[in-house]
Amino acid sequence: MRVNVLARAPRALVLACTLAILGAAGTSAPGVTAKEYTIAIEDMRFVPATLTVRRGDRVTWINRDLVPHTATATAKTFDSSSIAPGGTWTYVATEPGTQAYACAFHPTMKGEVSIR
Ligand SMILES: [Cu+2]
Repeated sequence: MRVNVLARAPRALVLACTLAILGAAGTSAPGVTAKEYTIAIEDMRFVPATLTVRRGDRVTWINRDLVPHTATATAKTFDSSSIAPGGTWTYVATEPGTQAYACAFHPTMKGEVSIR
């Protein structure tokens, strides 16, 4: 009985560690540490309007305006939905290519995230 418990515990631990490693590796290119990027939304603009990142990087939009905005990809690859004033939204870059996006509430607000 005691032997069974001891034999099973390490196996469960190894499985948990393996899953954690696989999960982490799946989000970024091998040997490359994921980076964090910030895009401010201020004065009805995305700043910077264009940004180049690598797969697995995290891009956070921060709404510094007094009205809600969204970051909605034209190809629907990502959509923040409404970001309240003072709020943030983070996207983990997964789809390679240039992703054009706009604010769903203010279509003249446009930006681009290029994912390599
Ligand atoms: Cu807007």
